[in-house]
Amino acid sequence: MNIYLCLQASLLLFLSNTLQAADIQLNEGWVSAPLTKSASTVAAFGVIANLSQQEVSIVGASSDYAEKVQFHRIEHIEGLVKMVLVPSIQIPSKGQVSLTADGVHLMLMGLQKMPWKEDFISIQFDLNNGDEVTHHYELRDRNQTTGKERGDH
Ligand SMILES: [Cu+2]
Repeated sequence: MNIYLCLQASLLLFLSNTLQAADIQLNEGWVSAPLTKSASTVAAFGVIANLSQQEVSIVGASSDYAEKVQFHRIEHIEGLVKMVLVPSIQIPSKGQVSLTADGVHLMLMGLQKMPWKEDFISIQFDLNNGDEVTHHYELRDRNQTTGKERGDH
């Protein structure tokens, strides 16, 4: 078997094994700039699309650079802005969920040596069907974010 055929065969195998995970895609994800260099928490935003025929829930997340990654939702209650912990993020079939500064977003807590000089970090997600998917979030530490996108809570 020549190398091309061999690559093709292993690619097919790869695709069939990870069909579900490949159906959950990130469209432009980024980690907001920290307020200070010593910030221990930052928020991450983006749009996660579900290309599959079934609703999928993200039930957990992790990163090499944070002690934990949580899902938060901003709620406006009697004029106060509150952060509410969300157990999972549901994405409808053929739909998408936006992670935004005034809605549901990711929170990287207990940052550990965030590589701010790099362009991207990966965040792993656990899906309710048992699959895992890894997405790459751009690190925006170069005054690219506006004030309202900063996550300082
Ligand atoms: Cu938050």
